[in-house]
Amino acid sequence: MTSTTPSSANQHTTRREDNALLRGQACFGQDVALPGAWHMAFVRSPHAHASLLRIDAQAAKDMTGVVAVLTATDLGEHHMPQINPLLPLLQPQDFPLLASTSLNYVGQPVAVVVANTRQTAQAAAAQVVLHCQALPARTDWSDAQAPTTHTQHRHGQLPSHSAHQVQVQLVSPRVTAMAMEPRSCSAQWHADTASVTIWLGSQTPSRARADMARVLGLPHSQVRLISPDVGGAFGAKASVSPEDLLVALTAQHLRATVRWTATRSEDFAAGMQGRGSQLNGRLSLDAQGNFTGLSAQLHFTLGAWLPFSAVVPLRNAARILPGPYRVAALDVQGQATQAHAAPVNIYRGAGRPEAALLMETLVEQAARQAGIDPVALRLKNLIAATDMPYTTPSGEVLDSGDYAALLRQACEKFDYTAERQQQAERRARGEWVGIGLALYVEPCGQGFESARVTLHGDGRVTVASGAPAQGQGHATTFAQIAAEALGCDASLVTVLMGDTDHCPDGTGALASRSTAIGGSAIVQACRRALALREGGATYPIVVDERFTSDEAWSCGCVMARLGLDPDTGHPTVERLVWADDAGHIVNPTLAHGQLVGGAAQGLGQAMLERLVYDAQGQLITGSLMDYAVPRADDMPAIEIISLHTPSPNNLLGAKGVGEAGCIGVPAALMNAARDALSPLGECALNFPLTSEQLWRAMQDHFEEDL
Ligand code: SMO
Repeated sequence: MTSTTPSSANQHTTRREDNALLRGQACFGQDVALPGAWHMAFVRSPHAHASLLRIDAQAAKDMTGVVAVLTATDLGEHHMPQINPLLPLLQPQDFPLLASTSLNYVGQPVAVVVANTRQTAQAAAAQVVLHCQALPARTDWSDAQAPTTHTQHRHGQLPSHSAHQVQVQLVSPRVTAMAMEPRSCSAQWHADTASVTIWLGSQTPSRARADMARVLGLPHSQVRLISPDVGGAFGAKASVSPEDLLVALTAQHLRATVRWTATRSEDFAAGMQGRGSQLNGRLSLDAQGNFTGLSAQLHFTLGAWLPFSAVVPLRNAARILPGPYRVAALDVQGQATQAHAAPVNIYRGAGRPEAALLMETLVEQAARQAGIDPVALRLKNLIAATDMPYTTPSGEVLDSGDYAALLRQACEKFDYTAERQQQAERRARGEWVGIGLALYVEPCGQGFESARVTLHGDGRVTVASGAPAQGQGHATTFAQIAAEALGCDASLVTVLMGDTDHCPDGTGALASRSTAIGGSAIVQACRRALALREGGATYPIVVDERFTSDEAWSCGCVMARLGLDPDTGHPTVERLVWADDAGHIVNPTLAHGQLVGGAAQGLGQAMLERLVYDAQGQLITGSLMDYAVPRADDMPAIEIISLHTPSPNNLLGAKGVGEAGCIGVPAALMNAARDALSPLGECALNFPLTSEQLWRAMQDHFEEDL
């Protein structure tokens, strides 16, 4: 649990969390003090697909310091929890926590080793011999494979004749969330009460507790789940993994305290990955440039097992298309299949980046083909602010927003006309430079979040939320929200999060929903507490509230200028201008930090990051030697302007802000790269936009010239 009251008077430049975080006084997974705890390591599958014939653990068991080596035979048959049924599952899902007969991805847990130190546990795990018969691995999808899930949206009749029609095929490679802190879980068995305390870095402590309780065969009341300080989550810590559940099972089995923290390599190989899709689209325009039809086929490749939110990216990508644009007719087909690979779950954006990438690439390509300026083409087709709330052809209700204003203000900040002029001059000098735009919408979750507000007799206030933080600064924001609602100073407010013993059951921190929905729950609870106080209630006044809401939709517009080195293809993001509308902003400094952080991860996906499996299903980008994340000198200055169209759907008028950078920035960079190469015609490009890929595109052109 994190419990924070401000310790510094300087609240405007630091968050109340920062004093502990910056002084090394935070409590991350490995900092949880558990004297006498044993350490766990996992024996993992070396094969992407194999039959498991026999496990030889004797050498490991004989090692000094080893407490136990446990297999599925020892721990019993346990399966992963059922997933969020947002889309229909066409394939049965019954995935074991520990493999017993079948291995289905490299890194799949096969046995648990418990020892007196982490090093001994890891060394002993390496001594366990798995006798396997390798089978052919399926690393990507094929049309022959039966889908795990599917979705579709149809509206109107696609035109049979169009003045202009453009088509694109894009691949959005798998990436890893790369939290600074790898996954971590500890469990302490209380033999006297047959109960367990679990420390898990989690975005969703309430659901994690329910998942743990089910596997342990315990009532929820016997399971306390504490999410300590968490060094980044980004979706990858939104759903429990086999490893998390096995930590708790092992503690129960041994009636002991055990702890496990993943290595960086384990997070690469077996942590939850993100993205991984092929996006095909076709956009039709009439002679005036109106969008008359959009058809899209989306294919997501999921892993060997499905985390709770596995179908969310496909669902989001399909339902968000066509983004902020009016389209007369729509036909979106989506499906997901599974591969012999690590699990894929939501990752910052979760389908929103895919929708923006496909739509915005099509829009720019259409502008080039029709000979219309891409800004003018967008202005012609954007949904008008006066049409809000607007029901999209896929049936989503956009609550509010002024997309044309975003585009106009971004153009003004970017000085679009002058930038185009300079681009023409540079091109005339033989330079390669592109300007790319992207608009996006960002749905920010629906359903409930909880808050418990306690007014103490001495004026102090305690706020407990169901939405814990993993670095976003919720304690600062939530205290500010409560203080404003109660008319008191934020220094009087203590914020509790991430402890199922002290916080109400909640949904959790995901989908950019915590301020809009979780914050509104706090406002609602504060208002009722005030009313009770005015009615003469006795202290402490304790109020539990849930706030339930329809989805609020953020939106934004990104403009990027990208230069390419003519000799090496090396891309440089020269300028990034970004107009974002997240509705009412509670704390501008924190919102800004979220935008910049999201932009860094978006830039990583666009320019650098890619997980690669070989044909045998071995991850060949399993370390930071092979997988490139953005560094400080990869980041351009980001010029951000904010619009504030309040959402009518919650008490704060707030919308999401955490995922925006991952949504708009990659699409704008893709369009900038394609614009840079547009003198060569339409170039098929994919993420990451490496020097090699860009250089090859230029080379192919010159070879054709010879
Ligand atoms: S990808 Mo987020 O944690 O909904």
